Amino acid sequence: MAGTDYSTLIPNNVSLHENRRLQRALEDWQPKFLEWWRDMGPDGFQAKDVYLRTAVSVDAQGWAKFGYLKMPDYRWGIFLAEPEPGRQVNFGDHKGQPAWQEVPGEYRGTLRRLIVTQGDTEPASVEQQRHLGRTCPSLYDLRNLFQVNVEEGRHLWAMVYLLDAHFGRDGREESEALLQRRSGDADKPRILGAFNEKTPDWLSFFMFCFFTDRDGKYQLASLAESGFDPLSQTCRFMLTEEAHHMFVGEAGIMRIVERACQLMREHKTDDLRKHGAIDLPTIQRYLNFHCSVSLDLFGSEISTNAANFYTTGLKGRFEETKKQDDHLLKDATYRIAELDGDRIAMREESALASLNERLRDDYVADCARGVARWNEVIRKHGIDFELRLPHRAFHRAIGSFAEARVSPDGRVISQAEWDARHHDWLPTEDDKVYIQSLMQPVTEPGKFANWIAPPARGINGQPLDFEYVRLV
Ligand code: BYC
Repeated sequence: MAGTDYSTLIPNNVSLHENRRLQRALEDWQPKFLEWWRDMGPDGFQAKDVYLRTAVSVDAQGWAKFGYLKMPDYRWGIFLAEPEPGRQVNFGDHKGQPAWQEVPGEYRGTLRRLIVTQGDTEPASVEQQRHLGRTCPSLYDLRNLFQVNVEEGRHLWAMVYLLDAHFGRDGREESEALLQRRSGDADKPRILGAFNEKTPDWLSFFMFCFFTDRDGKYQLASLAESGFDPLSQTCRFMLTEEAHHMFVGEAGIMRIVERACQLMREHKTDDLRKHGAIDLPTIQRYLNFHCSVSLDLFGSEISTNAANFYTTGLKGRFEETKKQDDHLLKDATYRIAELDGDRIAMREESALASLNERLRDDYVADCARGVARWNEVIRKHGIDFELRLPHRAFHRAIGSFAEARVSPDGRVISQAEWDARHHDWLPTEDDKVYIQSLMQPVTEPGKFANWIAPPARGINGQPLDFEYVRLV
């Protein structure tokens, strides 16, 4: 693999200088990206110095460097993980053939659609989060927000590279369109549902990083199994950056839970609104919302698209190569939950058609591990409360449960019961107004908003009172 070239306009480890046509296409796209970043990226902080990490290589020992940067000067680059010599297509009808270095003609449209769908989420999340900087709970959190934002920008670059390098004119048109759709815009929305929701406050932001970025982890991991080798290499490196985004989410919610528990004990009350913090039932309602919209991102339980992605070798299962089966799945079955009249029952389905549901299962198990860590904090405070993942059928808009009304504990209920109870389960207008009232910026180094505990440690060994963003 080529070393990292930092001397060119676009840092890369793909020997971009050897492919003038591609280099020109990307250099032509770069100013449009920067224009989009200025218009839709973090509002109000473009001229500030931020303590950011930048990817400088794909070496596991030292892939990033830290330093102050103005965000528009971030070196968005193209990094592919090291190639695996002799890599093969590891599943589906082409199993055992050498992995493809070029797009197989017959799968061009499908592959392009997958890459575009992945790429579309990246700028969408930056758009969703663009106003959060103004209400940051600390400089530490502000810096983490911006770190997440610039890296989502880099992930967009990663997908645009694939489109421009492998899909000719169509790819370049898709690259342009990625900068034209807008999160939440009625006329030109982002492709997937969760990426058109608002992220209006920091509780939502941390939930988004925990639940929605984790969908990113599972989707990228499945694409990293792809028989199309450049996609695999690209996604493998993106996963390295993604880990920090999920950390921001999990640790952020943990600190909110910690602060809630401290105040509950100090004031011997559950009513934390008097004390300017976020009570556990409100956290549960936000959790229910973000979990359910993220569950939708896995698509329908039974999906011929998913079966085709697999059979054609384009998108594998999570940890495909660690699984001990035939990697064809033609005769295999998988148990999925489905609506059966007024109850939810398990049914054996074709394993190929159930691949979305299987990935959702892997995802739910991972989410549950994080929620258990939050509950550990509550337990240590001796408080009798447990945060729970909602049932997978709760509040769904995609798949077989979209038609049903289901409570968070998995009971199929009537519309009347839903109407009477959904305020207990999803954030209410009152909750949103209250959470918004807490969103007052705290920008003195080392200080944190009252509703969130400080983190255990700073970034890259820096102290908590480090000036993570220089505001003056
Ligand atoms: N909203 O067979 P179906 C991330 C569409 S997040 C709207 O059920 P399929 C990140 C679907 O497109 C990871 N539409 O599903 C996180 C299809 O439309 P077409 C993003 C939806 O195709 C945080 C139709 O419904 N990456 O990286 O098996 C911050 C029937 O589809 C939705 C990917 O998603 C929805 N929720 O699977 C930043 C990976 N769900 O094609 C970044 C690439 C389904 O009939 N995408 N539809 O017009 C895929 O693998 C698949 O497209 C999906 C859907 C898993 C999303």
